[in-house]
Amino acid sequence: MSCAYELAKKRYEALGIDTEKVINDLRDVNVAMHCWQGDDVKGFDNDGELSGGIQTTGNYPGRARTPDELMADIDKVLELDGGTHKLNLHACYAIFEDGEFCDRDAIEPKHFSKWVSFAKERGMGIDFNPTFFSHPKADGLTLASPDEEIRAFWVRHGQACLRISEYFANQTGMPCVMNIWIPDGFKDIPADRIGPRERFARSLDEILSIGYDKEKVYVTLESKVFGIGFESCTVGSAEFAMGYVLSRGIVPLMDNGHYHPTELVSDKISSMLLFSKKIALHVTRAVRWDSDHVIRLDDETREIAKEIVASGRINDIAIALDYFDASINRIAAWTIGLRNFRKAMLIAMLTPHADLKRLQDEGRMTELMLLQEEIKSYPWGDVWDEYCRRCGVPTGDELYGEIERYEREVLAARA
Ligand code: RNT
Ligand code: ZN
Repeated sequence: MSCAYELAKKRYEALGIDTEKVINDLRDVNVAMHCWQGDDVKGFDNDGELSGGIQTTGNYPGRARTPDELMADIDKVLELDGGTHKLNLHACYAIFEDGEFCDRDAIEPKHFSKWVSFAKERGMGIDFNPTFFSHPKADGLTLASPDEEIRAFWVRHGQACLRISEYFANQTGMPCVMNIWIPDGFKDIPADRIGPRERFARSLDEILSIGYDKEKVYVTLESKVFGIGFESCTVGSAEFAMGYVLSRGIVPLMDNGHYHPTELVSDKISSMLLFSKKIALHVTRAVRWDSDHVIRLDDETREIAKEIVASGRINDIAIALDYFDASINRIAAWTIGLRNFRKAMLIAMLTPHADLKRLQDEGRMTELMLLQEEIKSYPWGDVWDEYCRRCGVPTGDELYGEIERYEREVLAARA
């Protein structure tokens, strides 16, 4: 134990906080690590462009091009971020063997068996996402399509993914969060808004109608305010998603890039927790739009973490990260975002929430502000370094060396 940590431990003790317990609790925070930061959301089942109104920018060398490369990169990131992780996969990451190919509506558990072995060997659970984009049939609307053939195709895709999600849960022994997000929307003012939304609701009902084990698979629905090329209307808006999840008893998923820039997900968490047994999050960083920048240790990330911890409902909240930066070393992007989210959780766990709440309830707002601000300069960084040492991952000053070596030894060979 470093003497910096010893001093920090004493400072926090005076606030009534046990840093030893916090270190253990932080290690148990299960963060779903999105596989798509490693390859710019390309996946393995198509050679086309990324579609759906989302975008990666940059062409930093070293993108993972094969399942083996992506798995190696995930392993590297796991060496750099201490704590518990789940693997978050998209359906387009199906692995086909020996020239086999099947379309999205026909994928089966066997196309993910390599991912299952990978996750099991590392003691990770798996979360899953049907992929309703980057596909010839996702040119226009998908689950909201007026073309029955196209709509039925995507319903079958959702159903196939539900079966695969159950397979993941059975294989890993851990529940699988299956998140539905569709890009459906309109660039310009639509004539009919209710029709597409009615079809989307019907499609979701049809997907869920095949039946699944609700103890093993948590189906979530992710809302969105707009996407590139879908500026005027998004079928799966916040109101649509809230109405649907609450009426059908599935789980809401809030991505903090999916709201108007002055709206904050940190303020929405508590409301959703009151009416939903579970909620799910995509933590990201939106710069001027849903840009999916790497998570920084900024105010909103810290506030989201604070709300998770202060709610006392952390076990009811499925935490996933969702960002993709192709302009810098992807391993670094992945790792920095993961570590920043975990740092935010650490800071939240090192906060005397009960004392702060008492000040609020007693109307002592001056003292509340003062204490909230004072806590910001408490020595959480020394606790973080100790946490990294105990997890066997690099501290901040060792991190770049590790990343640089991997770039030289592994990524550089990917010409
Ligand atoms: C898109 C959504 C969605 C995707 C992933 C790849 O706006 O945020 O979560 O980022 O499914
Ligand atoms: Zn998202």
